[in-house]
Amino acid sequence: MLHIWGRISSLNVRKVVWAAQELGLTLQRTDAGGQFGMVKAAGYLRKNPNAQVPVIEDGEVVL
Ligand SMILES: N[C@@H](CCC(=O)N[C@@H](CS)C(=O)NCC(=O)O)C(=O)O
Repeated sequence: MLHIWGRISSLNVRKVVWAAQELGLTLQRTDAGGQFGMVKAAGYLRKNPNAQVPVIEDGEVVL
């Protein structure tokens, strides 16, 4: 299952969610960025050192 990190108010997050839904993929999304913060936390920076959303996790693969 894909895990998408990012607030749905972000157009870049919406593009990823939209594409995943069109492909019929099961996904879980966690709000991050903007008012939700989290992007500067050490755990998030390990996923994306640019401190931006979205991040897509698919098992061991982090994009
Ligand atoms: N080129 C990047 C751009 C990502 C980007 O600009 N994300 C913005 C939101 S659309 C962001 O993370 N802003 C900081 C925040 O939301 O906290 C990508 O497509 O992933």
